[in-house]
Amino acid sequence: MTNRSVLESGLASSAIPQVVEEQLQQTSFIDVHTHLFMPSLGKVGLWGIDELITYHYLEAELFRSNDIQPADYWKLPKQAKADLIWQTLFVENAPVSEATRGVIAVLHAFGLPTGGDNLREARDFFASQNLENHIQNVFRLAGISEAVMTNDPLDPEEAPLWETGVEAHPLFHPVLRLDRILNKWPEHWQGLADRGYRVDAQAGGASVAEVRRFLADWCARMRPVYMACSLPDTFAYPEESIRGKLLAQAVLPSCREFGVPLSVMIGVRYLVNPALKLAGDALGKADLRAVERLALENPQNRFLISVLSRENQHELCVYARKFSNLMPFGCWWFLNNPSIVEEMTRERLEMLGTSFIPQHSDARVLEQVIYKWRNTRRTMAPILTNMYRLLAEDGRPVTQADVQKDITRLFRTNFLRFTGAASV
Ligand code: RAT
Ligand code: ZN
Repeated sequence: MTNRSVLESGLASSAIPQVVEEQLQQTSFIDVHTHLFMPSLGKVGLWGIDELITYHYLEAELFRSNDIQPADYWKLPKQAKADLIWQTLFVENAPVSEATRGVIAVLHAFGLPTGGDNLREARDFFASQNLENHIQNVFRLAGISEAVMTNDPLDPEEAPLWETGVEAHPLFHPVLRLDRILNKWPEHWQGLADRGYRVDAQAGGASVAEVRRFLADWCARMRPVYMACSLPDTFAYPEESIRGKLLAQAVLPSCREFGVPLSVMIGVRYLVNPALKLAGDALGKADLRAVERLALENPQNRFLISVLSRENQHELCVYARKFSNLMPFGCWWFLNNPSIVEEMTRERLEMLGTSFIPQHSDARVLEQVIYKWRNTRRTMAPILTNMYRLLAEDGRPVTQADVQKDITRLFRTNFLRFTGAASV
């Protein structure tokens, strides 16, 4: 078949960009990892202009352009913090970084001024919103049908709400987050003991069985779509440690029992600058042999996986080719910049076809999903266009149905199939 007749029986090469663009716009994505919360979890859900501007990504940037010391910054009330960041990063400097540009995109989406010298109008606008309607409007503007939360069963604010019974919300899926149990057992075992679980500081005796009972109780209470943990760059598996023991003997068997994947997010160097608090973490290259062993030794478990170091991305693709119980997802945190997203996504498509989840938002503030998903669509469009052009040139006509199916698979079905979650 000649090149010409190939293109005639599928989309013309010149039509591919528009079809890709349209399908990206028309498909509602599932946001598979956020730090957003359904309204019944009350003030653990952040939204509005002051939260947007005091996002920890922007706090880290503040200290590069303003001489204020972190200790003095933390003493300020929320609005004064936001005013300082606005003045420094948006008025005195052009907001060109990814995180600052995101705030601009959100303001613009709501028709609010993007270049003003104060935040008055934006504050009035957000204060006048009804939260439930606002969530629906934000999800519509972001092009997402639902968001996956991060729910910590040992969070002192959040846990009591679950324990007394919270109203589920069709737009939010729960996730059982295990960082305190797996990474900070010495500080948190007492929290389990206080709730009647027979655990001890060394995770000895009945601890493993009791952690399983704890996880079973929380699975019943929360119905999580997966369990999750962030892990340091030094993460090893198997490992002679409390984390290694609880992971192998409690968490992985519980995931199997309840049929949920475990999300492992590897590569954080926690609090390299403690003065910056939430903004104080960095990253390190991990040894992904730990992932190899996890996947190999636990074939009945499924792992959603994101690694924080750019240098680990290629290896992760190779491991995903070896183990179908690994589902790479997202361009996490410091990777979520168009240049790196582009590189990673091309690499993943080349090595894994459409069998991965390209992105999650990691939004901590509701309205961030607007800019984060807008950026994802903008970065994806030329990547997919190029991919289909190559395919057509190599002899396989590409149809609109192909494009629709692939985008749906990448941004919805891979997640739903892998987790077994029911979509709205
Ligand atoms: O991206 C972030 O906001 C980080 O601070 C972390 O929350 C990370 O995404 C995580 O889930 O641990
Ligand atoms: Zn996160």
